[in-house]
Amino acid sequence: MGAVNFSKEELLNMYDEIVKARVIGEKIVEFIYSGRIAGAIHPCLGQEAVSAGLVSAFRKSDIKTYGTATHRMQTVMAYRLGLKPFISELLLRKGGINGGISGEYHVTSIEKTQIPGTGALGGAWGLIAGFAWGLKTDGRKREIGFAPYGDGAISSGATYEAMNLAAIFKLPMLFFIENNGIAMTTPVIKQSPLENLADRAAAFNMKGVTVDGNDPIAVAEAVLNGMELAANFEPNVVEAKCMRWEGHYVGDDQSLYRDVKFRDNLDAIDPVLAFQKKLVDLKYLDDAAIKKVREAKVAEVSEAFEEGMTQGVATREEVLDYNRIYSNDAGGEL
Ligand SMILES: Cc1ncc(C[n+]2csc(CCOP(=O)(O)OP(=O)(O)O)c2C)c(N)n1
Repeated sequence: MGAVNFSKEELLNMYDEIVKARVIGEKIVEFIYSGRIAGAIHPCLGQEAVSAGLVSAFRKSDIKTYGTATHRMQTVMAYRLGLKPFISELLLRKGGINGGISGEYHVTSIEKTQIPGTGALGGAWGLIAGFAWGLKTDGRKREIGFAPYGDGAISSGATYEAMNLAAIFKLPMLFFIENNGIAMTTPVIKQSPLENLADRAAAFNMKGVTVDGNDPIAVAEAVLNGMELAANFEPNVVEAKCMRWEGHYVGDDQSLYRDVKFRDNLDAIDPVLAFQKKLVDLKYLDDAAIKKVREAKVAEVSEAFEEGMTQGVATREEVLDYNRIYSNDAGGEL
């Protein structure tokens, strides 16, 4: 496939997504610091181009992409599940796609291609390898498994078993590494001797590419190429290098374990501003359009959060309803 052409409309959609990701990140921080919600939610601030690139690739391709999401890919889950059903689920409210009992980690809807992740990191790649194996056995065409993880999660040994199985059985599967340079408090250089984590693909005789995760076009292009290979039963790895701006979760004081000097000039590394400038240079955006998109996304995301907060939470009986938790209903049939 190689170089991918994106139309003006597609680039403007990509801009919508990157701004939406920024606003979702800001809302999560705002809601936690104001005490409106509790919990360790992991903000995507600084990593918006990764999600915008992924969503743009999924939207552009005819390949059906079943997958999980990392705990910073709220915008990808919102794309798959719908903004309101996803945000309500994140808020653990009844209007959520799983009635508010899954939360964002375990949110599931096979119909909408969302596979549940696992709270214990490492397992999901194996889970998706199994899923992709099922797709292949079923004779599905142009349907793949999408397996994303962070730089820390792939240090779990189970991920190598998944890569090996995918390579041996030629599974329709794309491994995606969202490398934000740090896992909780551990910098990536203390986890891996490799400069590029996608190089691990070589050990399994797979292709692996590393792209600038601050550039949504580069991410979308690499993912579209990777999806195409996967659909042709060539499992492969795409790595997007980005930067985590906040602590691990909202409220985590990262100055205790890393130099936060980079925060003095976030504009210099801001993926939203960089992409915005690109579109302004192309004359696809001007100040008025920038303002309009920002206002529209703030309104859309705020409405989803506010509406979610008006909904009740699941009752004790609903949460403990074993028939539901252990049912075969995963939100639609394959
Ligand atoms: C098996 C396991 N060990 C530890 C944790 C605790 N934990 C949650 S997120 C996280 C860091 C993950 O880092 P990374 O995969 O790089 O993703 P990031 O948070 O940087 O986006 C850890 C250690 C866990 N959930 N599962």
